[in-house]
Amino acid sequence: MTAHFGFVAIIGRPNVGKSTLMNHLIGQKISITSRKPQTTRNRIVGIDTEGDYQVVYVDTPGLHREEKRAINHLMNRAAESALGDVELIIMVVDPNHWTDDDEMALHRVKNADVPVVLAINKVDTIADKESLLPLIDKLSKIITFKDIIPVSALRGTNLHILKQIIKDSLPEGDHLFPDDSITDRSSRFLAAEIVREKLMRQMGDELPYSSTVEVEEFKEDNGLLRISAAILVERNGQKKMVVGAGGDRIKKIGTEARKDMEKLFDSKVFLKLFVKVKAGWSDDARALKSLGYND
Ligand code: GDP
Ligand code: K
Ligand code: MG
Repeated sequence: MTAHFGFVAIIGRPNVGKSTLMNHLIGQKISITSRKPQTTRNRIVGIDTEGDYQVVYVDTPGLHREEKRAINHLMNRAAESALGDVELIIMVVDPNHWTDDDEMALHRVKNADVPVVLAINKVDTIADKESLLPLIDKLSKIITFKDIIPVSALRGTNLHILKQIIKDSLPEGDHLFPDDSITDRSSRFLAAEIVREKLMRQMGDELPYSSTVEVEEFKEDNGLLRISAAILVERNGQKKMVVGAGGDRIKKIGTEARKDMEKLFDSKVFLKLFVKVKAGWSDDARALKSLGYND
């Protein structure tokens, strides 16, 4: 019985499926996902222990070019700092779209001096697997990948193969976290993230990504978790949209969030949601820091 331990970074441009992949690798929903780019704002750590092997996945905000706003700048820094001290990088791509942001992620990874596995995700959307070959060919000329695996993070296709490769990459070493932990993030943080996910999914493009969520109360009360959270938006009009006609929308967001929380915390949850207008916060790095986006 020898303990094995290591960090594995999941890298790629926004929306290729990094967070979905991490959640399925650890078998728990730790990192929120949505169709919107920039759903993941900070580095999220997911921990998976199987017998003697403990792997810590680092899910990153997607690397992207725009640094115009303070929030973008902070997200890029969070993504970069994941590249030190990892045993393996999983570079995730979506074979349906190749963009400048993929190109940038690829070159960042190339310079990292760590073995890279290419995970070609969303293969459930590809009818003709041979159509992947030109992409594989092109990328293999830039990086010598340790392995190239077509996967579907959503359906679980080939994830057992990926898991075995990850396991084999872990050197001997003591586990850094207790064997039953799934993340280094606080329950408060996870609760806020769950609300943010439902908000992003419910609002579609109506709400800019600058809205955020702050958990104001999180306490256990006789086998019940009492959580209250504020949704922070920039304008009054946005507040109206989040609340919806007759409070319909916020009710829906609350119901969906509560279900996920009950699964994650394995407890009954009483969730109270409200909306606050906080003008201009996304342009202000100091405001971000005070909200915990300080990576
Ligand atoms: P991230 O920004 O790279 O973390 O990407 P997300 O994990 O948030 O996923 C972005 C979108 O792609 C979401 O709508 C996911 O449901 C979807 N997605 C992720 N993996 C797959 C997959 O294997 N197949 C399909 N069809 N969609 C996927
Ligand atoms: K996303
Ligand atoms: Mg993500």
